[in-house]
Amino acid sequence: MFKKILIANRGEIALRVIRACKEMGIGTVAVHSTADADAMHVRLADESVCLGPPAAADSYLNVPAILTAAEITGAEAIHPGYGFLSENARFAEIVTEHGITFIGPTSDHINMMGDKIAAKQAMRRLGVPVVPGSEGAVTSEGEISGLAAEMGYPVLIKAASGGGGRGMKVAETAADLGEAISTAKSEARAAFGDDAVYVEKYLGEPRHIEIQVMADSHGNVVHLGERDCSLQRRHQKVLEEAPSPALSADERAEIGTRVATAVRELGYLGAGTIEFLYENGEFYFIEMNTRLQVEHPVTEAITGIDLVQEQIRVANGEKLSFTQEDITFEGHAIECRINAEHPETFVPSPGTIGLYHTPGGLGIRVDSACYTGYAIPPYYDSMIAKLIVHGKTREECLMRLRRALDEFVVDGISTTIPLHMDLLNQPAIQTGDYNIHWLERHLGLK
Ligand code: MV4
Repeated sequence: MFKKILIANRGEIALRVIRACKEMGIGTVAVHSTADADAMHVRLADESVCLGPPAAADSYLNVPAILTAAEITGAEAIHPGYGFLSENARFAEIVTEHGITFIGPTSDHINMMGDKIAAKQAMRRLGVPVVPGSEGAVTSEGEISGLAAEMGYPVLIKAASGGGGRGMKVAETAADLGEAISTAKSEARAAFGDDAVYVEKYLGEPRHIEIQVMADSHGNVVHLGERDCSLQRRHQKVLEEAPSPALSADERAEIGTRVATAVRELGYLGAGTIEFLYENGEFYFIEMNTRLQVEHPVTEAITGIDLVQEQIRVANGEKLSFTQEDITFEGHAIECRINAEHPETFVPSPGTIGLYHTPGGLGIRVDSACYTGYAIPPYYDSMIAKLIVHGKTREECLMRLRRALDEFVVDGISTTIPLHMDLLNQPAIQTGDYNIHWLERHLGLK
């Protein structure tokens, strides 16, 4: 096993990885910007290295500085967490070229899934259901008007280099097609330096359901069920749950098996998430994420599996510590993302936390790097804590979540805790009858 791992991240996810390492007897190296000198991940790691000034480009995205930190501390592996360099294929490649293990898939797999057209083609070839649409990139209106007429309007133009909701344009009718393509192309060129676009049937009222997979280098691939991530605002997830209120055990097993088989065919390594839109009982692949995700704890809660420890084991060439048959889904879990933002306007609210007190008791997990007196720097994203609640049933989970939110104290700044309290009072949340549009409609955004 590795003796020392460098964590190329900050905040709660850096703590999450440090905790996994400690439980495995692995030494830890934190890296940080000057703004994070007092951060919890720096305190909890065995060693720390300052990378540079606050701006992410100079610190958490500073590849030469991170490699230097790994070299001077003798770290044998780098865990990228999520965000920052976690889906940067070139970073994974450079790390590997330096004889350091990148805890994640190969740069080729990161590259493939970063190209949304290539990802969709691969999944379709491997028997995963995809959204109806063009086979590959489209360039002209003429090329796709026939296709669009066949599948019916509205259609969606998506950027090949997009993802996460960036670079999409809806064409409601044939008359909108030309403009949707040219706008999507110029936006994609400006945002990604790549104007390749493809077209899909626009699904009107889907849920966003994603399947967690884990793969080792011995050909073993398992699925760990789904997470329902439909509750989002401007492509930022707000609350995630597992299992999805919309799926039956048979549907779960069916899509899970299909996905695990495809991922095995790909020769993929490590943790991955296959994102689907789900509408009228059908799954439609949209994207694959090649990183550990923010919402991984809801899967951990219902399976009892430590996904980060498993990532480290398979990166070290070991076999997965469990088989598909070993995995059972127990109860229900919900994660609330707590952001340092005004709960109604969502304006960021960095500043110094007064009293910080987290809920506890059976079925409660708080992943956070905050503490009383912590000054939240304004340079990074606003998520300051994840509250993950587990219960025997969804009803118990919801009652426990209300109790936990009530106990949570974050003085001195605005947080989205009141938003989560409000959501718990909504009939659609209580019944699970929501889709990707519900939250923005509830907030009056559309
Ligand atoms: C779609 C769609 C409807 N039809 N594709 C947005 C993020 C990106 N990952 C894919 N997205 C969508 N793709 C088709 N063919 C609707 C969305 C979408 C969405 C998806 C998941 C979660 C939230 C969303 C919010 C708006 C739009």
